[in-house]
Amino acid sequence: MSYIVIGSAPSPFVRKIRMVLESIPYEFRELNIYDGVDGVELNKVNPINQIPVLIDDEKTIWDSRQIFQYLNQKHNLFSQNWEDENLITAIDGLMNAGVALLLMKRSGMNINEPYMYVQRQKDRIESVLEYLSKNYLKTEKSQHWNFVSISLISFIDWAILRELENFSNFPEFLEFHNRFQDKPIVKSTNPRAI
Ligand SMILES: N[C@@H](CCC(=O)N[C@@H](CS)C(=O)NCC(=O)O)C(=O)O
Repeated sequence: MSYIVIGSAPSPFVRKIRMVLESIPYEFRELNIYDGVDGVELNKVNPINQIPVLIDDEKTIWDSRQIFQYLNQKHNLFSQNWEDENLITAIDGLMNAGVALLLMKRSGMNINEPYMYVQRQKDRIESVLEYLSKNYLKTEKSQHWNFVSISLISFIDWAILRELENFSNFPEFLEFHNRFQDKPIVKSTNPRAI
């Protein structure tokens, strides 16, 4: 039986997993997490009510990081050291801060107001982009296709789609993205192309 991935096409956390599953069959069950009916269905498989969720027969795994570890153990996809783990944590930090800002905007809150919570998210995004620019994009590591590059590509497309960041102060992120944008799995999962 093949895997089931529960998620949505625009979600950067879900897209990471779909790119990891490039050569592995899976069924993609799309839902709208903010729709009442789909939300109830999601809650049946994940009490945290977040996507992605991976189902493998009787096992259900929550959280993109855990799902990646699970798939990597089974399929030996990419090797990772502790530096890679930190980079993935940093990129997840970008996504979490971005999701928080987006949810605030969708709740009708003005994210240009000087709320401390908002500023913390914006500062985190700025700080991580600067960190990645120096410590990842300027290094040979950023040439490779692995879970770090997959995660960053997911964030870049999603941040542009949601108008959270246009990378005008960080053109190196777009150069990095250009390096991988013609890969079939990057094209077929790009939420900006849907
Ligand atoms: N730590 C989780 C975060 C997943 C996450 O935040 N997913 C978003 C969609 S992009 C979500 O489900 N948001 C709904 C909510 O938090 O209410 C992961 O890595 O899977």
